[in-house]
Parts: sequence; C-alpha cells; structure tokens
Amino acid sequence: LAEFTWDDAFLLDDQLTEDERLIRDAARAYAQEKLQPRVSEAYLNETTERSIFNEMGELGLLGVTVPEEYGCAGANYVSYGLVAREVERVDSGYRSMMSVQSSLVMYPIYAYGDENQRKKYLPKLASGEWVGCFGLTEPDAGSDPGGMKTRAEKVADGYKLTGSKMWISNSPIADVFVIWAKSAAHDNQIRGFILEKGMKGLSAPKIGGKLSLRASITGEVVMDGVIVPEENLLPNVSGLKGPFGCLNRARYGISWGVMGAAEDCFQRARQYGLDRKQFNKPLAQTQLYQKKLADMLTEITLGLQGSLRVGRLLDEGRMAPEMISLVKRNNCGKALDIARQARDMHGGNGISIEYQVMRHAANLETVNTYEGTHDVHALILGRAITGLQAFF
Ligand code: TGC
Ligand code: FAD
Repeated sequence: LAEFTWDDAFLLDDQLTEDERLIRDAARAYAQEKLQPRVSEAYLNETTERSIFNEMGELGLLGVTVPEEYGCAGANYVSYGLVAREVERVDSGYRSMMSVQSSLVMYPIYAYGDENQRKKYLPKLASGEWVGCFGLTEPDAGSDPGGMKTRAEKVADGYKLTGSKMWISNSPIADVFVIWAKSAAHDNQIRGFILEKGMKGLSAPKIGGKLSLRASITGEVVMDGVIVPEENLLPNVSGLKGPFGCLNRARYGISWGVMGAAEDCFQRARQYGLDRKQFNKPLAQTQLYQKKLADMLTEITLGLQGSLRVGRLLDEGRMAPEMISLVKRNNCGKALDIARQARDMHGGNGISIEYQVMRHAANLETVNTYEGTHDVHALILGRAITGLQAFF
C-alpha cells in the first residue's frame, strides 16, 4: 500500500512533466520569497507595486504560453495554471496582475493581432516594461457585455473611441489598453483596439475604497473621443468571441489560482489547529475541526484534478468553454467556502492580517464575481445541459 500524503492527496506532482515542475518551482520560490513578505503591508495600505511586473517578467512568468520568438516562455497551459496557483497562494490580487497581463492583454495581441502589433507590444509586455489592462465591463454592462455602450467611429486614418469602462484591473498604471468597442464601420460588431497611455482624451482614474483585492489596483477607463490609429485595430477577430476567447484562458487560470489560495487557508488552519489548545487538547484533535479539514482537502484535491484535466484538454486543442465554466465556478465557490471556514477555525485571530486567511476570503469574494459570476457560469452550463438559454 502507498502512503497517503495529506498535502498532495492524489499525487498531482507525479502527473506533471519535468518542465512543468521546473516552472512551478520557479513561481513558488518567487512567490514565497519575494511576494509573501510584502503582501500584508501592500494589502493594508492598498498599494500596488509596479516593480512586481518587472520581477515577474525577468523570471518569464508573464505570457508563459506565448511563443519564445516574442520573448516569452512558449510553455503549455498546464504550466500557466501552475504559475497562477503559486502566485495566488500568496494573494489573488498578485495573480490578477499576472493573469490580466498574460491572458487578457498578451493573448489577444498574439491571437488577434498582426505581426507588427505582436513585435511592437509582446516583448515589452513580457518583460514587464509595459503594463497592460483589458476593458470589457462598463458601468451598465457587466454580466451582459453585449450591452456595451462604448463606440468606435471611423475617422481619417483611424477610429474615434467614446465611452467608459468600469472595474478594470491594472488600468491606472497601464501603458497598453486592450479595449472592446462597438464599431460603426464594422456593422456595429464588437472589435478590439489597442490604446496607449498618453493618447488624448484617455484617462484611467483609480477606484478607491475596495475591501477586496487591495494589493491589485483597479480603475475606470474613460475615453473622450480618443483617436486610435488604424494600425491599432486588432484585425483578426470580430464579435463577442474576441473577448470571450481571452476570458476562456483567464478563467481557466483562475480555476488553478483559487485552489492555491484555498491550499494556503487549509494548511494554515491545519497548523493552527495543531498548535492551539483549548479544553486541554489541540483544536485539531476535535471531530468538528477534523471534519472541516477533511472537507477542505477533498475539495482542493478534486478541484486541482479538474483543472489539470481541463488544462491537458486545452493543450490538446480539445477544450470546450463549458469545461472552463465548470472549473472556474466550482473552484471559486469552493475556495471561498474554504477561506471562510479557515477564518472561523482561527477564532479571533482569524480576523487579523497576521493570520492571512481573512485577506484570502475577502479577495475570493471578487474572484467569485469577476470573469463571469458564479451564477452566470451556472447559466452557461445550464444552457449546455438543456439547450435553453435562461439569461434573458
Ligand atoms: P452568446 O450569444 O453566448 O455568444 C456570443 C458570441 O460569442 C461566442 N462565445 C464564445 N466564444 C469563445 N469562447 C466562449 N467562452 C464563448 N462564449 C460565447 C458565441 O459563440 C457567439 O459567437 P458568434 O460568432 O455566434 O457571434 O453571448 P451572450 O451575449 O448571450 O453572452 C452571455 C454570457 C452570460 C455567457 C456572457 O456574456 C458572459 O460570459 N458574461 C460574463 C461576462 C464576463 O465574464 N466578463 C468578464 C470581464 S473581464 C474580467 O472580469 C477580468 S478580471 C481579471 C483579473 O483581474 O484577474
Ligand atoms: P452584474 O452583472 O450587475 O451582476 C449582479 C448580480 O446579478 C450577480 O450576482 C450576477 O450573478 C447576477 N446576474 C446577472 N445577470 C443575471 C441573470 N441573467 N440571471 C441571474 N442572475 C444574474 N472587467 C473587465 O472588463 N476587466 C477587468 O480587468 C476587470 N477587473 C475587475 C476587477 C475587480 C476587482 C472587480 C470587482 C471586477 C472586475 N471586472 C473587470 C468586472 C467584472 O468582470 C464584473 O464585475 C462581473 O462580470 C460582473 O458584472 P457586474 O459587476 O456588472 O454585475
């Protein structure tokens, strides 16, 4: 009989290739040595360190799936998931910074851009010299991005963009903005545009007062007749499948990332229960405490196994978006439950930044909502199961 390893119940490690383990180990070392020591202060003070992009860039953690000729690692989607898990083990906000840059900015420029756009933007985004953001959501169009109001109007040599985007990760510090707008010159179809910091009429004010994801800056994007040259239109995609193609990848990464946050909560709750005694015995020696740990380990193990399977299918070109809805929805919901439980299991200490678990729980409230809410993914699955759409 094999021995049971409580921190890798189904031997996930064994299912990875040597290259995948190397990327995972590099991401883990960076996250634990460089991110973990600064996260509490960043979170409390609501500061986002710009230099994190340069550090991640130097280690090849930005756009890991983009080919090497653009300065990237050219790795597979399982590797990308493993990086997300290690970064989010520290903080969902840091994973947000990484995954927006990788899946929502570099991926569309690579997949939908022309060669000039790829050569101009990808190497600088890969190194972290430039920061990117992705503008889909608007004040009146969140779950229903097809209802967006941002408009692109044809003018000499380009387009004039007018509208505003809301809740945009990285936008106040972004150099490159991938913006989705309805284009009058293309039958009112949604098209992608690359905007650059400093363009006249473009601003990105920070959204303050967030009680979640405080180490990752979020802002609006305001476009007051911004003139965007013709060469900044993403030529190779049209319609909602453009932004959704990016979201598939980011949502998949999130499914791994939240399991990293959940593992951190589980491991901290376990240690706390072993160390803390009440009624003359460790908390971990009570039935209720053990049941909670058993539930956590079960969900984490199944969640990671699900993400690995979807990652392998994505790498084989056999991914259906509904598979991603399934793991994004399940893993976010389960991670949020685990973080709330871990907070409870820490008693009063659980509300302190020092014990980390409440920060994870607060962050996961956002992660459960962005990139398609928990309920929106249920409706995507419900449509696939029944053939009936229940959105409207
Ligand atoms: P629907 O009619 O279903 O589809 C319209 C067109 O899009 C195609 N499509 C997809 N293509 C690729 N991948 C997918 N997952 C796709 N889903 C749909 C579809 O085939 C169709 O193509 P065509 O050629 O026939 O036109 O569209 P709908 O308007 O009914 O959509 C409904 C719904 C709810 C599924 C969708 O709107 C949705 O997913 N809403 C959630 C919105 C969302 O996820 N927003 C995310 C904003 S970005 C963000 O949150 C970043 S946070 C990042 C961070 O900080 O980490
Ligand atoms: P709504 O769509 O108004 O939903 C409110 C509630 O109604 C939810 O519970 C939802 O599930 C429910 N609901 C909606 N429609 C239905 C329905 N048909 N049936 C039943 N229930 C329904 N967006 C970007 O484009 N880029 C980013 O970088 C980005 N970063 C973000 C960072 C943060 C910190 C946050 C909080 C959000 C970010 N978002 C970003 C936006 C995010 O994707 C949206 O908040 C999300 O898609 C939900 O949209 P909404 O907030 O408008 O909520």
